[in-house]
Amino acid sequence: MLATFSDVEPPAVTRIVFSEQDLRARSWFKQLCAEAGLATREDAVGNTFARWEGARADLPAVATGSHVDAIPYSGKFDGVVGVLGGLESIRALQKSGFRPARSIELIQFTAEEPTRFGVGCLGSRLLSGALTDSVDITLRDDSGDTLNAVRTRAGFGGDLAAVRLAENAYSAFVELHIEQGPLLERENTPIGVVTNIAAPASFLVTIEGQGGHAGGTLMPGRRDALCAASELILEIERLARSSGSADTVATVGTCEVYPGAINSIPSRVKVGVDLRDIDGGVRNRVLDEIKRAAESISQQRQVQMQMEMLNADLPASSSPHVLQAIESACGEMKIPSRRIVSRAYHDSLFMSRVAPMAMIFIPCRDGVSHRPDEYAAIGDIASGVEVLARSLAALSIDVT
Ligand code: HGY
Ligand code: MN
Ligand code: MN
Repeated sequence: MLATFSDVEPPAVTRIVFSEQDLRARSWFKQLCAEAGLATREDAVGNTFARWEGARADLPAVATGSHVDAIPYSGKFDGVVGVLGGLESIRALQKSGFRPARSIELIQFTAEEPTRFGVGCLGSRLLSGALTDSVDITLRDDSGDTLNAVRTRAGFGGDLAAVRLAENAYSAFVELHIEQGPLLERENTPIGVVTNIAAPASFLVTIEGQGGHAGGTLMPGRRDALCAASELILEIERLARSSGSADTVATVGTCEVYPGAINSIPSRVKVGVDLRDIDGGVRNRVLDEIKRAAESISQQRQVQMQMEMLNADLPASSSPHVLQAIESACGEMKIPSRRIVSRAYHDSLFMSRVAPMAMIFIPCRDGVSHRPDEYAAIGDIASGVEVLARSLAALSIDVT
């Protein structure tokens, strides 16, 4: 059902934050939470909280959650498994007659994907204090609208500074998510227990050369911005491949060419780069190498290159007692699991700054994600939901 809230034809899904489809998906989700008897609220950036009050509501709650926004032409399962799976785990616990001591809170985070505002995990960054309310006017979408204008238009007014969570809001945070990689399926292991989340960095490089007539401008002396960008893109790929770490990944996912006419030499090009490694030090070393490469290419080709960092985040490690709760749940269910690192980032990366965190992965077919053929088998989703339910139950009883 959630996949029907999309701006493109199935099987692809596009659901950009604060779009009409995103708002429809949000109200459908809130309706389901209300039907499950959960008290729901939304904060000024649209993070949605659905709470199952526990006997010890005075204590910090146990939280779970993920996101429902989807990048263009992606799939049905990224994020959704953690939001609907989180709701299903609560409903299963309710049906079983379980009563939590600590309250259990399900969170649907706003804008986990960077598509609209250029930075991922916007909702969880604001919750954890990794971003301040200054972004209300500094972040703009492609139409030039500020975050403030867009969120207000979407019905989320109020003071962005109030989004930040109070100290000790949660005693634990657990996120259920598809692996977005091939390991679990390849090893036929139904559950991944995530120990670390990679350190993501993203940045824009604007290359200014000299435009001109494609026919009348001879090759010597050209300062073609797209040729310079192409050299940089291949150098970024080479530096990532040769970093000495199998965990280094670099992607140039966007490229804008100006003026963008077939018979006009590109005078300006803007590329978007995503660079990650589980080890923040390795990632930063490759980032410095990319900066040096940009410097030398711009000298050789007599172009200007200007780099704008969008984010350069630290990696996150999971908390031992939350890992323990997940592995005990797998033990009770006699279901095989293995420890795994997450190369994708998630809202857990920022929730780890405000609560002990860990993630539960389930396999996805061929490791594919961020594509219309992204798929998770219902049996794997059910196993992930049960592991989550048991983990939340155990963590909500722990009132030490
Ligand atoms: O890009 C990521 O790692 C996440 O899927 N947004
Ligand atoms: Mn994603
Ligand atoms: Mn995701």
